[in-house]
Amino acid sequence: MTLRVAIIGAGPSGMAQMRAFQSAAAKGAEIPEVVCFERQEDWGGLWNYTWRTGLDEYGEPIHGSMYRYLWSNGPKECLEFADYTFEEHFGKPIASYPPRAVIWDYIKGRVEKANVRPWVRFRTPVRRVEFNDASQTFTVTSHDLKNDIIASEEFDYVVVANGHFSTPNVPEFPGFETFGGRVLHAHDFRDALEFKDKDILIIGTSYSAEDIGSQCYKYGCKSVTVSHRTNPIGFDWPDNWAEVPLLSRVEGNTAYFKDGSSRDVDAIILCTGYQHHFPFLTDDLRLKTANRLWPLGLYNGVVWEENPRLMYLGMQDQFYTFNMFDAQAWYARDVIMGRIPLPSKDAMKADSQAWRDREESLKDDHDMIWFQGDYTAHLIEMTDYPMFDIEGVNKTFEKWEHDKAHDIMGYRNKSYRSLMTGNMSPAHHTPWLDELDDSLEAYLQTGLKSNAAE
Ligand code: FAD
Ligand code: NA7
Repeated sequence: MTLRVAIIGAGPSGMAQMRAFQSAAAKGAEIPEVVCFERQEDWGGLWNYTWRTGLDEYGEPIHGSMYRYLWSNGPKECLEFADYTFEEHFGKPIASYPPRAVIWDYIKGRVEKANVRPWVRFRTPVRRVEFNDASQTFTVTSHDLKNDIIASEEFDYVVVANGHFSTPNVPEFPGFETFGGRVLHAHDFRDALEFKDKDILIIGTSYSAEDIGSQCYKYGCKSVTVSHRTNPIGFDWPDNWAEVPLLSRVEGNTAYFKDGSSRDVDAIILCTGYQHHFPFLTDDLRLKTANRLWPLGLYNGVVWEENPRLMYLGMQDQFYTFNMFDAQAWYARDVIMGRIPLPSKDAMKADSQAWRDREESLKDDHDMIWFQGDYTAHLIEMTDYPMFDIEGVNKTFEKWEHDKAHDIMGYRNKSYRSLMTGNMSPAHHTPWLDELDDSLEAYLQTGLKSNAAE
């Protein structure tokens, strides 16, 4: 009997899983029946932008955490698929830091070519996954929102690919309930123009803090104050930026910080990260972890050790993204198809612990990049996913970090060489700080744009 595989989520990870199965089929293998459940109207996960926040028209939580004017925060050369290059998709080399719409177009291009869209049930969130010991199958209950039908069916394997940058971590600080301005989490941030001419306070020091602050600066906010719990970011920020210790309380519109200093602010944006959130999984199947490079419980970062018929994709904190999801998806496919045998539970746990021990010894971003590169290479070595120059990607990440530290508002003007084609990417026609239009059309046009020349 044909195996049945459920994939939860049609973001980059779920799309990678579909492409992995389709690629095996294209090489003549008999593949399982694949059903991908997707809560949104379209695929692409976070890259599928929505203006909505809160709940959608069906009362579902909004998945999207991406905002208008979001440009890739790392070089596209580090996330490029090994089996489908940017150059193949766009028919020419393009610059290194594309805006969201360009990335979305690219990731859709590969799965459109693979013709796997019929495998996806859009607008169908998974509500519950339970494992039945007797039948060794999962009962997956999903809600077809358009027809308003809740139904259950059996699957032999489940691949959890619902992402982990969607359910916000929202701390509270004294005085929020009487603050005179808006308090929001990065998950609900959409349009930087809302904060034009405003004094904004950002809590947190990671990617969201740095990029949302930069967006607001670019689109004309009056000042940016970034409050840290552990360490300041430490870049050479523009003059209207300040880095301050952790917020201790708010009174009216005045924010007070741990060192006793204070500032008047119009809005507070909590860039305080996200939670791994799996409300549809029973406790025995549920990964519980913080955002880190090696969550425990997943053999090879993918297989749920307590029940190896369950897989998780993309649950790690991420330097590597799309090509790491590919490495995971190809590996998951080959485990499911019986091409890769699994060792005993104890051996899986011991192997994971060894990775975790190494993760705990990492000192800085350099170590973390090479760690995730080694992990990605380790997976690819076990499958027929095309091996690529991982060392080259690691070094490109290092250049990116250097370029950011050197010029935080200018790093997106840099270009890097594709590790897949060997071609150097061209410089973009307009510096990032001057380019207010984030559309695909504006990005792909050649020659200097008129608004940059003004
Ligand atoms: P997601 O993209 O989150 O997709 C998960 C999918 O699962 C969604 O489509 C969702 O609707 C669906 N889903 C969720 N729950 C259910 C359910 N119960 N039933 C059915 N479907 C469900 N990465 C980069 O490489 N470069 C960047 O520049 C970059 N910028 C980022 C900026 C922001 C603001 C954020 C939040 C993340 C960014 N990332 C970036 C990282 C991002 O995590 C990955 O690029 C990628 O989107 C992860 O893919 P995923 O498929 O694992 O998860
Ligand atoms: P991250 O990378 O998980 O970072 C979360 C940040 O929030 C980090 O600086 C934390 O500080 C800070 N944080 C968390 N809780 C608190 C509280 N209670 N008080 C103060 N500060 C806090 O999330 P991001 O949203 O930046 O990035 C996630 C993804 O989105 C990433 O992949 C990007 O590509 C886009 P800490 O250092 O722990 O003190």
